[in-house]
Formats: sequence, structure tokens, C-alpha cells
Amino acid sequence: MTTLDKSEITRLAELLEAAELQARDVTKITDDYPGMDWSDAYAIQDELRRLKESRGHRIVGLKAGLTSFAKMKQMGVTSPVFGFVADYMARPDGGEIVTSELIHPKVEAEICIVTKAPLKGPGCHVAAVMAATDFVIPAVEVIDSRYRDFKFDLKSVIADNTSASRFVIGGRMRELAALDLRTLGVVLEKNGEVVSMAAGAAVLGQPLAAVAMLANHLGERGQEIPAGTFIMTGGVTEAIAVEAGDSVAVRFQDLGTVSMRFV
Ligand code: 0L1
Ligand code: MG
Repeated sequence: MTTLDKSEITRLAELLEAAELQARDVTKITDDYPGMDWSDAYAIQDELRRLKESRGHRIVGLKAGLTSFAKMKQMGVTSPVFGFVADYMARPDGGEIVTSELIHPKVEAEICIVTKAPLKGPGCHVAAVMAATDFVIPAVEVIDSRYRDFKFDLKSVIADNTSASRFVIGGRMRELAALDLRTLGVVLEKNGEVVSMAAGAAVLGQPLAAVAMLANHLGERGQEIPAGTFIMTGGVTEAIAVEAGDSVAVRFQDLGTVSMRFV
């Protein structure tokens, strides 16, 4: 049950999508709707998703955000959020990302999985995620909050599809059994310099815990993670601001490198 009515939810989704597509920032929506609740926030995100699908875009993955201590500290929040990525957000490994299409992009290194069986909460746990994991693959997410100066609260950022903007899948896929995701090292380089590093355990102690949380979040809403779903578990390190002229390479232990140039 939402506190906002259908027309307000649609208007806010349209406002946020216009900000995304026109690369212009807006003030956070809780300034105008201080009483909005979590179901309003996810209802706006659902409407955003519906708008994209109605124009022929496909939802090609799910994401958890704010799952690492580094990111929670950076953004001043205390709990994870969930969103989606669409087909038009994907860019090839080693390719270009056009910054004029974005507001104030930042990059983050993500350990990702693809599922081979459905996952449904409540009660989903790490072992269930292990059993349902087809393979592990690395990615770099480009986040781009539509909110002025990247300043928001959790409800505003959920409505804004957790700042989802671009993503680059690269490196190589590996079987989960061949890896220890907790000790898997990640080194983020910008313009040839190491700017951040961490291990997979930075994400909730075990990145697969983010997938279990996502399944439990969807379960509360009568939904599940289908087999064959690409899932980003959340930035391992804090997000790093980028601009035109920057190149980024993220080296994932055992999973190869993901790189891109910002033009
Ligand atoms: O993917 C993410 O961690 C983004 C979550 C939303 C907050 C942010 O924009 O940093
Ligand atoms: Mg992310």
C-alpha cells in the first residue's frame, strides 16, 4: 500500500526518467514528499521500469547497492538498496562511455553472478544462492545519481533506480567452486594509478549475501529472482568520480580485468 497516489507515482517516475535521459539533475524527491515511505519509493522504481519496457527496452539484470561498508560510509546510509539494469545501459569491455549523456558519473567494481535456478525469499540464505549460481563474472558499474550533487536519502535513491546508469561486463566467467569470493582481491585503477582496492568480503562479509537479501526483498513483494538472471552484488570499494578523458581498469583476482574510457 502506497501513501502517494498513482498519478503522483507516475509523475515522479517521469521526472526522474527525464532527468536521466536529458542528463540534468533534480532536487531529491523527498524534499517535496517528506512523508513518502518505502513502498512509494519502490513503486516509483517499478513505474520507471514499466516506462522503459513500454518503449521496448529489456531489463537485463538486477542490482544490489550500498552493500559494502565503504559505500555506506561514503553515502552516509546504513542499509542496502535494490534496482535493475536495462539493455541500453550496457557498454562493451574496453569501450567508450560518453560523459555528455551523464550528469556526474562514478565507477564502482562489482562481483556479479548469473543464476541457473530461481531464488525466492523469505528465508533465502547464502547456501541457497550458492546452489543457484551458474557462474561468477566481474563488472564495473557506472552510477549517476539524478540528484543534485549526488545528495539523497535512501527513499529518493530507491525511486531513482539506485543511480543505475551504465555497466560493463568483462574479464572472464568462472565457476563459483573455483573461487573464494570473500578473499577475492579487487584493484581499481584510474588513469594508470591505483585509486582503490578491497576484497570481496567488503560486501556484507560475502557478496552472495547481497543476492540472498535481494531474493528476500523480492519475496516480501511476491516476486522471485528467475533462473538466468545477471545480478550485481554492489560496489566493493567506494565509488570513484570520473570525467571525460579518464580511463578506468579494474583488476579482479581470478576473474580478469574490466576496462573502459570516458570520452
Ligand atoms: O550501485 C550502487 O551502489 C548505487 C546505490 C545508490 C547510491 C549511490 O548512488 O551511490
Ligand atoms: Mg553498484
